[in-house]
Amino acid sequence: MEKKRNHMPLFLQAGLLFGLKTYIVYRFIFQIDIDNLMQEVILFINPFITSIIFFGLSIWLQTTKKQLLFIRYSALIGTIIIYFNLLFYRSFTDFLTIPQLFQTSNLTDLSSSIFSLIKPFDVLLFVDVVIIWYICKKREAIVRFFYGKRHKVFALVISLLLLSGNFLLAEMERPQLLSRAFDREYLVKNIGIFYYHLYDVAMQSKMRTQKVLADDNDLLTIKGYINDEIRSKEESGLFGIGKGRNIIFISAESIQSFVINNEVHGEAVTPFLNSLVDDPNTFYFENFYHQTSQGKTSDSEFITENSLYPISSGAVFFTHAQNEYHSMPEIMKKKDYQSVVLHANTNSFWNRNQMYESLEIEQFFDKEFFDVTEENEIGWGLKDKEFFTQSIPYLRELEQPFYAKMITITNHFPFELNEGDRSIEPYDSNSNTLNNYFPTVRYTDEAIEQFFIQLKAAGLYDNSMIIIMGDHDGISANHNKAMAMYLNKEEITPYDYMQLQRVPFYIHIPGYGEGKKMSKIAGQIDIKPTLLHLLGIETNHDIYFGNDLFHDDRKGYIVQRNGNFVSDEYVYASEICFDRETGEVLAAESETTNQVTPCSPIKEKVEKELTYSDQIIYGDLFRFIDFETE
Ligand code: GP9
Ligand code: MN
Repeated sequence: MEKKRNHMPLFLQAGLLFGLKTYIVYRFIFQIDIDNLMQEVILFINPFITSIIFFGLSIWLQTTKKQLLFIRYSALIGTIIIYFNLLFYRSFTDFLTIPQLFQTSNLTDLSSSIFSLIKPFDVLLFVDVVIIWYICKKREAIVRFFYGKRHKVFALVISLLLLSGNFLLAEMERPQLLSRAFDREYLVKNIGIFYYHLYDVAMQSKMRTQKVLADDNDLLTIKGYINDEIRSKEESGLFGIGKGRNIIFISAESIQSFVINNEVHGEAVTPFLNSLVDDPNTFYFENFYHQTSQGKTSDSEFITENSLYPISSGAVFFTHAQNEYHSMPEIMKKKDYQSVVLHANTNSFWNRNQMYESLEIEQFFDKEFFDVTEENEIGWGLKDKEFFTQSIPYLRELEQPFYAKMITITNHFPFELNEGDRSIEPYDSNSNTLNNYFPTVRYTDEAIEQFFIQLKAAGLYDNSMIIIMGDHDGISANHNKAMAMYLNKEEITPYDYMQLQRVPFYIHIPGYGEGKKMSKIAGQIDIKPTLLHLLGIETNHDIYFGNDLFHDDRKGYIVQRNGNFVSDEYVYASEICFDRETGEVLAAESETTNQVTPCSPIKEKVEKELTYSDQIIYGDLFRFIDFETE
């Protein structure tokens, strides 16, 4: 490979040095959570693979001089990139993104504090660069490198193999890592900081192109459609009954409706939520569907706050956090409501820190605000009971009226719970996921019950409306067999599966007294108009795809992101059209694709609605509207 002496190729030396440095930075300087051995392995191999591949590119350059220049400057620039991320991380516990670079507020924050972020030992970060420069200099004088075609092809094949190996492991560790893009820390942990930046650049350019091509003409059609097909013509009878009350919105992780008024080993799964169903101060919606896609909790938040659909691949919280929105918090703000979120997870998860700014959520009480210890956390973090307890002081300090969203976490896959926190025994089936689901659901049920008591003690109960919503399903189709056993069915058909997408939704209005069970179909898309109307805020010029749930004049169907839907009369799932009442198949898959079936008219509307919502998001169309003057 080299003409004079048999040195280890320089790109390999540089790659090993730079890789080692990067690993040390990932492992010991960024506080990246490592949950298992696989993550540890990926975190270790990725820096070496990345830097050897990158420095290896030098062999394609013709002269030794150019090769050495490439290696030197790559080491320097690579280190600067890591260092900028490190400074940013010290300030925000997050990694840089392209939009952030252009977000002046972030950078002003950073530049004012930059000196406090620089630490003396940071110079150590450049040690490998100095060594690499030194070796390059020394070698330049004595060695000539020449790489033949065979070497180049060999290097290319090895690089591609290593790269695929890394991505394969990452995909095994976190399925759909790239398409779901749920957290920058996960991306960096699995594919490394450099590929993360490349990925970010690619994503951002794709978004930008779609945005550039959009114009406000698209909006006319959309507005017309909403006025004709969706918006209820007059206010509901309950308009304004909650005027001035605080809204305390509990987003209950992974709770599905099938647990409500159901049992395991003869014991009620959710005694408290069951009691609320019959409570005279509560409206309980028994046919309420989640409408989330890959963005899971973040999608449920997106739909709730905007009454728009999430996107079909990836998380809109991640991909379109810089858009203009006309969110519920923004609208409430004009009526002097302060909007906050409480959730004991890192603020970058689901890109909440950025998206919340666009949604005009004024404060995010994230993990930093909670005292999380080894004893009080399980699974994904702070236990729900602790979370609610520690939230009360923050709620008390808020200026009223407020809208506070509380996001629980204990009932998250894989549904772990300590013995001591377990009030009911797991179910008994071939699915541990389903088995363990019941005790954690019960735990959250108890946490909510306790929270109601705490709210009363804090004097926050009487003047609030308390909303409880399951964010999305917790038991996926992988557990259909066990689920069929639990529900005493032979199998879970697409019809049953659709019905399993129901999540509980409660509107609890202390002192109201005329609550009842609501049976008409409803979904997360309806929350924004419903809550705003309860507060007495009209939405005549807003753009949204849901209806006030206290209105009879509604569009009459609930759409899922994949095009499935439930209407008053039909269920459309896996391209089969079912009778909603009986579950009978009205048109099989082969018929629904090319024939007119009872589901066709709604299917057409569903497709239109999803397209319009996508157009709004991809084209960032709300930037063309001044909702104030509409
Ligand atoms: C994480 C929480 C759970 O902060 O919202 O996320 P999920 O996996 O349910 O989307
Ligand atoms: Mn969730």
